[in-house]
Amino acid sequence: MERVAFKMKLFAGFEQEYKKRHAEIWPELSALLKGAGITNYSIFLDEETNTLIGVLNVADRAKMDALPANTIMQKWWAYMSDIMESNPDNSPVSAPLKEVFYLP
Ligand code: RM4
Repeated sequence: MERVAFKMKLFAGFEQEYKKRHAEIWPELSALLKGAGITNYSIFLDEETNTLIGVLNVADRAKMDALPANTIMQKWWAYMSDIMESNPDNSPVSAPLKEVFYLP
């Protein structure tokens, strides 16, 4: 199992909307992420910079890396693209974070 962390950027003023959309996450998207071996997925918000920090466990890196090609994932990204920094293909602008400490 691999632990993965990454950052994304929320547009200012959209915290409540971001929380609401994730509270109502599409069941098919949860199933897709779980099916890709993702567990313990949290997203934290740094309110000072509107940086979103995603932290998750992944059982199979190849399955997770295949998610961008999935239609449900693409639809979700299109749905989210009005409230977060996104690339031209609607995927969130995302940068990996390096683990520097872990206490199991
Ligand atoms: C985020 C972003 C991520 C996705 C989560 C569920 O807003 O779109 O890529 O993994 O939602």
